[in-house]
Amino acid sequence: MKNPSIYEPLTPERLPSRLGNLEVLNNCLGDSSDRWKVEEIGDGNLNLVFLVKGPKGAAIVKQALPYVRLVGDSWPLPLNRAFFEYQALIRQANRDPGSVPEVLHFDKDQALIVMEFLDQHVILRNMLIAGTYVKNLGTRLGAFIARTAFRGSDLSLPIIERKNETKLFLGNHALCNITESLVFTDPYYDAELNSHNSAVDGVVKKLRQNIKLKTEAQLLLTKFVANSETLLHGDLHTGSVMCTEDSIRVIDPEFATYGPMGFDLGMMLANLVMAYISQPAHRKPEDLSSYQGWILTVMKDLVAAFQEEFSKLWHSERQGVLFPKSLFEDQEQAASIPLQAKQRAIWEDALGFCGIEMHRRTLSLAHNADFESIEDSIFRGKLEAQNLLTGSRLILERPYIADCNAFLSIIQSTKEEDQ
Ligand code: SR1
Ligand code: MG
Repeated sequence: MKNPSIYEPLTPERLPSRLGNLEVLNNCLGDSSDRWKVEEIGDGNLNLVFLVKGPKGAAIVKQALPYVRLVGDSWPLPLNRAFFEYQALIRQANRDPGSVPEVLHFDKDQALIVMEFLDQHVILRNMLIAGTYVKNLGTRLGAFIARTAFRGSDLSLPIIERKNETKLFLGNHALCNITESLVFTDPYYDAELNSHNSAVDGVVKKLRQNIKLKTEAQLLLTKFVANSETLLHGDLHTGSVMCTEDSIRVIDPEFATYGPMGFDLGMMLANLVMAYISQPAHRKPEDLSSYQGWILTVMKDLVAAFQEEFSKLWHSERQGVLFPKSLFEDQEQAASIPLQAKQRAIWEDALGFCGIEMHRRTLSLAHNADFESIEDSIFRGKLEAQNLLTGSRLILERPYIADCNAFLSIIQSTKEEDQ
């Protein structure tokens, strides 16, 4: 009999005997583990993901590997990221009920989470490449980002709880360090793990020579490492969202950490912008403008829902140490004035993080399928160049991009010949 406290990666063959005694799985799948069907379905960069089906139902078993799956065992990575993912999922479920899959079981020693199987749900990035519409996408994502940002921060939590929360999630430093290097730094020099399409060599050379841009990227990194403002999802891209045409769930918060409020907002917008820019390669000409138009509407709805929900929480749930009522409402002064200033600061940061994420997904490790799936490398290069230039504009011009309309007009108007 194996010692259950010694970590061992699962395989589809061994999973039924290893987890066959778990009551929660038996309840969900039906109690004869020899009749379970197991498939390894993980296509992410880090973990094993198993779909387990039984006579009664199905569940997902996600297990961390002790290394980065994408690269192999030459890049070790702590198993405790499963613990942080579990902790983040519980908080997200509390702060925005219905937004994440339900956790059925967590095993710290085996670094595994058993969770609800999201039947019929597909990774949002694949839906955007396929041209599928999702009802209320922007509104739902905007509300999720606002609720988790507000309710994990000093605007809402008692001060000691917030400090303990920050302390807990600072333990996820290995994953944070991936973001610090791969996202904020590697795109801006010839780092070892980088790769890019040679069709964008010229654009990349100019980008890496732009000292103002690199300075701004480092200022944004400073915010990421030093502004422990709220609990972030930490990796909120379109591969971290699963949908049907009318249901939306956020998954995979293993990069959860305390960081600046604009981070998740900027990451999600970046991935929608990349979906938008890559559309000419994925749509028939007659469908292009309507689908691109829909993605623009999703971004508009997302920003509006974020602002609306954040504002609602500001007026109804502001009970932490920041912006206390004693300074505003109690003095008969409108709390909407500091709210506007706070929202402006979040917006400006989000624009910067958006530009950074657009750069890293074409230059550093872990590119995204929106561009990678385009076979014609010259055509792909044109779109990637547009993406890189748009990202630079968002980073450099962010103090002057007043609102979502100004942001969307930059997305729509920046072309390769602008450089
Ligand atoms: C080595 S991990 C590379 C990327 O995969 C994850 O999904 C994160 O986006 C990370 O930056
Ligand atoms: Mg992930």
